[in-house]
Amino acid sequence: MNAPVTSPLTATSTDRLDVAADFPILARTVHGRRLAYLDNGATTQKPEAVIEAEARFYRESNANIHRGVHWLSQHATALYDAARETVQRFINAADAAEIVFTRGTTEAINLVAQSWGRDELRPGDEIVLTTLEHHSNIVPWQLLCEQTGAVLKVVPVSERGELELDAFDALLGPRTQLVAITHVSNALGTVNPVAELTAKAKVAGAVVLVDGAQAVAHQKVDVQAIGCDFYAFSGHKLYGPTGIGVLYGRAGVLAAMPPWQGGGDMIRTVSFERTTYAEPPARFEAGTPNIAGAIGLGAAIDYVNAVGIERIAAHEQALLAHATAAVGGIPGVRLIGTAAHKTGILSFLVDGIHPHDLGTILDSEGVAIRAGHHCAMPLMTRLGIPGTARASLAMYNDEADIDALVAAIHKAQELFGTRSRP
Ligand code: C6P
Repeated sequence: MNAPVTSPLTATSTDRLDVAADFPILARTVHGRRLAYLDNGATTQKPEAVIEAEARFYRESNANIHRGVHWLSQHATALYDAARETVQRFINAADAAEIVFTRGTTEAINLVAQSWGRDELRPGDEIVLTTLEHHSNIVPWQLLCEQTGAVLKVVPVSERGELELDAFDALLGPRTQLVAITHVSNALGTVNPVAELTAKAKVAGAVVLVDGAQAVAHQKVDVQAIGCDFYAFSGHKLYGPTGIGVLYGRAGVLAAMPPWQGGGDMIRTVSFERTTYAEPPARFEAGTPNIAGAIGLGAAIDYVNAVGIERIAAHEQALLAHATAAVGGIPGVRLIGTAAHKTGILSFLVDGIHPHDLGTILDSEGVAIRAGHHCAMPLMTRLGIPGTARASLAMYNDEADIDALVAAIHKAQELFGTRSRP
């Protein structure tokens, strides 16, 4: 038996957002079928407003930033700076200078590991991670441990995919320098109590980084309320372009960090004898940044704000409840990850069908999901499985997408001869 479902099946009809028409790609067919795009954890589709904002920048405003005395360069700089302020307001950072543009979550975490970490850590210092982490929030710390002699400590998770909070408390100690935790598990959808965990880490004197890659598009994020020092996310999972992301860093922490990469725009003065560096965020944005990407991300946030993040969250919660009941109720299906607090991620296994085979059959029915370890191999090892099939929701998904998913799972069971008839 799967975990009981708490929300009524009909909840989705009242929370329908009707935004699909804003996303041109959703009108296309795949293998002659209506596209049911349920791989939003990997990347979200883009509304016309974002596509148009990037195109308009190249058509009307393109120039390099911070360099030109000419009007177009100053105009492009103003657009880039405005995007930074849009991000600042979206996550309630205290100051726009706390927003560093990066290529994505991965680069943001590597920046912290190499800039903050190499200076701060000594042999025997401890970095606390959790079993839920994506490889992007594991491997940069392993590299840092090799460089500094620091060691990793890992918070275990329960069978349902929830952190063992007592173990977290026990792992914190005088040697804990950093706690790096995901806000939402990409593989299971578990929402971690990041404010509570941050408060405890602060008592232990640790710096806290939160990986928000799977959170920002699905619930209100307020970095000051969380109290973390760093918060990382990717634009492309927030209806924005690929190749742009954000590192939020608390002003006092960023100010004390050395540069990570050297080049144009991150300096104050350069001579062969001595170079001095710009203040954050410029100190961490060496070279020409992804200007169009930042503007596209700003447009994505404007779009999300216009729909309303609370409405998006409510819609996705209702659809998750519907999907959990519909998919979890299929004989032979086992749900993986049944935490009390989840976002719209449904991981599951179907008896007798490898997730990759399932993913291929679903694709032939126009249903796009992800299959595999989801870049969370230690979590899969903990759960004793090689991977899962994962359907991940976004604001434009509806019951028709879940119906298509259920029908395609039935089809796969028929093909494999594993479908049990009522
Ligand atoms: N997860 C998924 O299908 P980048 O690649 O830098 O945009 O994001 C990396 C990343 C970091 N943390 C979490 C929690 C993530 O989910 C991801 C990306 C995708 O789940 C691709 S593996």
